[in-house]
Amino acid sequence: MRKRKMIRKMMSGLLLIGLVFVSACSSNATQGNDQKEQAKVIKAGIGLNEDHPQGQGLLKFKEIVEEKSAGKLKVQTYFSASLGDDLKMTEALQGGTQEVTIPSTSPLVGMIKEFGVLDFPFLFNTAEEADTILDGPIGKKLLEKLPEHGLVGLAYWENGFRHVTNSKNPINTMEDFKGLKLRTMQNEVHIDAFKQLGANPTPMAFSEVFTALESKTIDGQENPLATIKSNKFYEVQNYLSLTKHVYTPFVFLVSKKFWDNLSPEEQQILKDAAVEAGKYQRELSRQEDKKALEELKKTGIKINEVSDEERKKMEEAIKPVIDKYAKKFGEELVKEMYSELEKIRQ
Ligand code: KDG
Repeated sequence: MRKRKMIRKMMSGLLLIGLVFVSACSSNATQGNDQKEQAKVIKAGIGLNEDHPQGQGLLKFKEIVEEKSAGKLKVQTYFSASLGDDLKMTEALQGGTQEVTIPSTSPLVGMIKEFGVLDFPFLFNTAEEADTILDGPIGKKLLEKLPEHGLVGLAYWENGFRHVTNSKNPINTMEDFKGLKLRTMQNEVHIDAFKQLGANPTPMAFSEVFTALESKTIDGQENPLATIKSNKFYEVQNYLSLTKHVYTPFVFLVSKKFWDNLSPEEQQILKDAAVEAGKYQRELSRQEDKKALEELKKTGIKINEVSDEERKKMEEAIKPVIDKYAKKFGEELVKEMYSELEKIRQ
């Protein structure tokens, strides 16, 4: 009798040990799975549409990150200013409620004035010149100013050379800007430059532009051809004048709050992906710039070239604006910029 009791006790003891062991294994497994399942999510928002080179570049970034991190980093993409415009999304990064955005550098000048040197009209003659400057010491110097504002800059992508559309008259000469109510980005250099050309500039967030054109609150706006096509501005504008008056870069931003919690390996994956997808995006942007012009010709908007002679006159006219902001942004940096460009053009 006593022996049977002993065996039963031992059996239930063994059973208990077995149960504890099994549950421990399964919880580790689930913990393992949870850890595997709980990928780090990167909320990435942009202002332009998915079909725009900026959107296609973001999808390329997602593909590279998820592949290189074996799914441990997941990129959720948001297009067409669905998370807000450039400034709102940049503030969300600073607050840590969003992880990635790729704004134009122009709206950031209110936060980091030195970026304003990139907004000098007629600064770059070619996209390749812009690449050399942005991927060189000057571009790097500007990125190094971001962390103190809660942002990390990983690369420069391309928004492109901007041209003017409007509903009133073709722009052939500087005089044709007279009194035109033109929307600009929230950028003091652009505002003063268009004032200097005789226009009446109005700063406005990008997602408000189409409605403002349609309701004739403004007469016109200026953007690269890919954006004029992607956002269908030709539906609410009569004239497209190829002014090529300024080049705008995008800057690939990450929230510093998020970045600082990543491992060095994860940071490297994001850095490499932003640079690699950036190369892809720039190439796409240059192809789209040509394609968009051909497609815009079929939309009925009246397109005119602006002669180099007239562009030279415009460049001359805005020189006082450049001088004014060179003092504000730093004469040293501006001198370095123009001497770098001279070197490139030799
Ligand atoms: O995210 C990019 C866009 O929101 C914006 O920069 C487009 O060039 C632009 C503009 O005119 O605001």
